[in-house]
Amino acid sequence: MVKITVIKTKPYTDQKPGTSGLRKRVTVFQQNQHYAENFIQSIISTIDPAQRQEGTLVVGGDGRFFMKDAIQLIVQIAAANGIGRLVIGQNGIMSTPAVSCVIRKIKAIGGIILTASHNPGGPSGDFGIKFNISSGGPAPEGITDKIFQISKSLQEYHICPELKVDLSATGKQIFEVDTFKPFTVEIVDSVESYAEMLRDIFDFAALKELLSGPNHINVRLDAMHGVMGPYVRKIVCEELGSPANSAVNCVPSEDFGGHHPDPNLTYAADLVSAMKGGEYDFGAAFDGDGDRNMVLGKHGFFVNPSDSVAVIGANITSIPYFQKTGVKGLARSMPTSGALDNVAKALKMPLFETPTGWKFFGNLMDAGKLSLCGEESFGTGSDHIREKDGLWAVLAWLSILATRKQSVEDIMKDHWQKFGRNFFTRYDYEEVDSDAANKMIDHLQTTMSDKAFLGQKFSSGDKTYQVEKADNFEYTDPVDGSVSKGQGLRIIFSDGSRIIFRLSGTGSAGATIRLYIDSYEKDPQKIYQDPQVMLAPLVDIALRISQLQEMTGRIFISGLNCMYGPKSFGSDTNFVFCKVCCFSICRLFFHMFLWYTKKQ
Ligand code: VG1
Ligand code: CO
Repeated sequence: MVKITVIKTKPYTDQKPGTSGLRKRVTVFQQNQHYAENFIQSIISTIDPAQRQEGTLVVGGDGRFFMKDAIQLIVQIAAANGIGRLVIGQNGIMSTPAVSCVIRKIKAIGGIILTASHNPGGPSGDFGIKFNISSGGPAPEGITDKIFQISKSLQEYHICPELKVDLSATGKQIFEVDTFKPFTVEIVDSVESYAEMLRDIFDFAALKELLSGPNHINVRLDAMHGVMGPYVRKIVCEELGSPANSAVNCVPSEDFGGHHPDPNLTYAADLVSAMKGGEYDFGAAFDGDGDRNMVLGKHGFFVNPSDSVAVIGANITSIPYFQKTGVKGLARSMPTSGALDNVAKALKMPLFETPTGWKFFGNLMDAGKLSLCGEESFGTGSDHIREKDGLWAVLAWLSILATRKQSVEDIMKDHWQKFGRNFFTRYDYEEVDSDAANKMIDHLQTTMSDKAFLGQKFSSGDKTYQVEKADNFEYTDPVDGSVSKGQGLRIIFSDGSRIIFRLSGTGSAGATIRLYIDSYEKDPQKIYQDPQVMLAPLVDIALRISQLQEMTGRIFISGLNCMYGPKSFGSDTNFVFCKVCCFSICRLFFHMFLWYTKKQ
């Protein structure tokens, strides 16, 4: 009989879940007494005690440092709180989309995911804990608020300290726990259920032909030492017949081999250079927990994530799943470019614009209003589960390649010809002093709310933009009517171009300011231009209006701050990088000159 112990604790004030769970440095979890225990207890406390005994929670993570410790704590605290059963991925490994899939399949009451996604791992990296609900999706704000409230006043937690489970072998382990019904822990194969789901969504025979038939294409998939290794090997290599060496970095490691498991052009630089060689027709990388994806074409042609979801939308009949379910609607997060809107218009589909973070798509999907959605941050997915899904996105692209028999680049270019192109970029300013970041946002909001701001014209180079709308994005959920305020400052100009500022909700130190720029061009002469050049005037205007550099002390360097990496656009942007930098430096000298002449 396993005993339950009640441990006295003190509440923490900083356990507010962000865009996607609670993310902190590993040292925060390790060095603060009961830090992880408190948060796990706060999550479980939101589950109705009447549901617990018959209920199952799914548990899995991306393999990062501290994950196994956290899983043992979850086992001990779940047992002591009367949860009936846990289903855990073997060795703790389960990708975020696979957890969502398993929750839905076994009708669990929810799941706990141990990941800080694309943030670096290891003893000095980040750790994270996320709660998903019975739909398989991230807990909505109502529940994350509740978790936070509980955590702020938690005085004790319940735990079975002697209970230890073996995570390495699949099978059931049953424990007799004081006062409760027997507690079951089931260790399952991390890949099987997820693979079975994909077989139902895609035409595996066609994909097999594409990857290993007589006229097969060559692919290179980079799991970046994250959770995706076993999934890629099993599904793409073993099942679809791609050669074993087409999948790289496939052994999950606690510190992701010392790298950022972040699928962009900077951190997946090895993939980019392998693609440049021309040997591969299609390349992709995933983040630590397997929900993000980056798609590259031959010679490293970069597909912007905002475009990726639009291309999938425009070619959606290549995917058998949608032939069965039909396409109910499309959605993107607010900062994501409007490329998907153009597809929605052409297909006469409803288009929803939600705040950043996958949790906002769930209600629309549950209500049968949404089939396909995406975010600019390398997230793409559909209503097959309630999380974004990296490998799903890759198989979606491969399905399109199989149907259209064209290269990634040709598909993208055809798309721009047909729908026009949304030039889009995002700049990140990480670890900015929190006060300075908040002051900047306050200042910008004040500027924007001035009546004279509407209609005001801003020029840079030979471009002039007139403000048509300026607000702090607010979202009313069309299903449950809940309102989410303060989701990002938007300045929309009369030609539809947008400048967006928001503070990140996933950083673990200081504040991260994100600046997004979106500008639509339908002139076929202009659609192949370099986005950095096309967007430079809007960047300049954004920096001027926000006073970002002055208020945060950060100098804008295009290549350094661009989230997609310095060479984001298929073409060699080093030249542009220099042009934009030179521009900033010249301005600095000019101001120094003015200051000097004034002083004389
Ligand atoms: C970021 C992205 C957002 C994404 C979130 C979680 O959030 O911008 O689009 O949904 O990360 O992704 P924020 O608040 O830092 O901008 V994942 O793959 O890190 O779970
Ligand atoms: Co992720």
